[in-house]
Amino acid sequence: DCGNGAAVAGGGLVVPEIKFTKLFINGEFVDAASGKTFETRDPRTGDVLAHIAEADKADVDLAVKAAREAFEHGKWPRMSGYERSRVMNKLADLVEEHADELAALDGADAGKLLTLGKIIDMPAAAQMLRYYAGAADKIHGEALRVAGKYQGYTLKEPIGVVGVIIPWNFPTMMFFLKVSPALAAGCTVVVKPAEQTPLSALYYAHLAKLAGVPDGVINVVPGFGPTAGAAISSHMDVDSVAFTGSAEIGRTIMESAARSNLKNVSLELGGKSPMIVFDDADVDMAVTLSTLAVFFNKGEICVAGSRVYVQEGIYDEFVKKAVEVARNWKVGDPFDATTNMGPQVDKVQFERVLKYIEIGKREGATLLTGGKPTGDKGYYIEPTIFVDVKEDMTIAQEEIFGPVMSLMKFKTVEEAIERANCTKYGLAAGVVTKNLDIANRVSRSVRAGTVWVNCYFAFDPDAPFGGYKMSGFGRDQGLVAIDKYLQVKSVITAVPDSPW
Ligand code: TXE
Repeated sequence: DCGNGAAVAGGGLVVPEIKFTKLFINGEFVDAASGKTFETRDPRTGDVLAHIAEADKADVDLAVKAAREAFEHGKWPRMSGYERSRVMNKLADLVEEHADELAALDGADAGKLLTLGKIIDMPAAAQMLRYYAGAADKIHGEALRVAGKYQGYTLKEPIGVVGVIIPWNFPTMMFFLKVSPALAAGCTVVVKPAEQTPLSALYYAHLAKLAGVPDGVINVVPGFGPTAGAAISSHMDVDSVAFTGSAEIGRTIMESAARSNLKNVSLELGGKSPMIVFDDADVDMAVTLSTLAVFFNKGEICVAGSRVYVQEGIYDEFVKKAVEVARNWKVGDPFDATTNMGPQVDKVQFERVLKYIEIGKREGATLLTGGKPTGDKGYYIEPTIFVDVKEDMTIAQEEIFGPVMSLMKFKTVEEAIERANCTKYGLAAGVVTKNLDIANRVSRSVRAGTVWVNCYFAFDPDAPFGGYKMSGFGRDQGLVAIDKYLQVKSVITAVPDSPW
């Protein structure tokens, strides 16, 4: 039993109790206007977990109306930053208090490891909230130096109603990455969680109400992309959209933002991040980092280090050890504390990953280990390693979003840099070396929003996160992320009797 009303289903699977299945609009859980629902499934079995109210345009309209009303006339944008921070800190406490239950929801909905949910995702969500709560009373403009008989200053004002469209791989972190700075800025939000993983977002709506977030400030409208998502990105009364997802849909969102009211857009898209390992590295440490970089969260992470470049001197040893790690990587029920990797999120992703593995083989890469589904049901895939991968192969160019490593050999630093930059993406990169000059040179040369040196996945709320190139634009995390949710107004006042 994982506590909090979880039940053990047939086959020994722990299934959490699901309390919230309706849309959350203007502080209330409501049915969809159409009365429709959709199924969210458990990737461990493919079975239905819950029927969720399905938002469409009519519901998004109601949610935006509530968010607009709360923005124009409600107290949230008019509260002091300090008052907002107190509510946000309360919400952070509630997230921590319910961490076990929430980790179980994400575990069953997304196939994420329960243990990591408890010790990483939930504490990180609370930390994110507290980080931006700490910033809420420090948002201020500047005094301007205006020539002539004038004086000027800038005011930072909340941008207004923010549409948040997020994916399924980190249901909790995605929610708070966007919602925390938006709340600190004094905005109101309409959040569309991914159709695969709506459960925890609805729970957060409930917790936000308990914490004292006023009605209409946070609205949650689960539904599908082309309906609920598109209704947000094309809405005439949404001021800004914060999106994380595929590059393809990022483009669609920009288009509909442009065609509607030219709303502000920020996009955090896919990646094909290189992990570059130099000869002087401690091979065991490099193997640990590199396998984690691509197998963590079943490879369903935008910064997955899916292209691993290893310098020729240690290549053979590295390959041998990486294959060993992959073979020992335990795939299974994410609620079992000894599991390293759960199932892919759904049938679509499962088939997509297997399709890429087939393409890899067809295009001439050598499959060293893995490459097949595993388990008698559910969407489990073996940790997979390819060698003899060339830059122009599909598996070296496209985001697979699964536990598939492409291992490549290189000779010189120049070559490593050139090949690392050889994709349309630029989200992250890893460098493993003891040589400071090489580390610095690579850090400056790789066109990516985050570079990890002798580490990987070292996230911090204070470290801005986002993409170069087709990995998108705008930053989550860091104080700079608050700017996405603010307008800057210049106020210039005539000073006719100025003595200077
Ligand atoms: O993403 P989508 P999918 C990549 C990854 C993955 C692939 C496809 O490679 O295999 O994308 O995943 C909403 N208007 N990433 O199909 O479709 C959708 O409902 C408005 C990388 O799940 O981009 C969901 O809420 N919204 C990534 C969100 O967009 C629309 C994380 C993301 O879904 C929409 C996820 C539309 N027309 C996938 N269509 C990352 N950067 O971490 C869909 N959506």
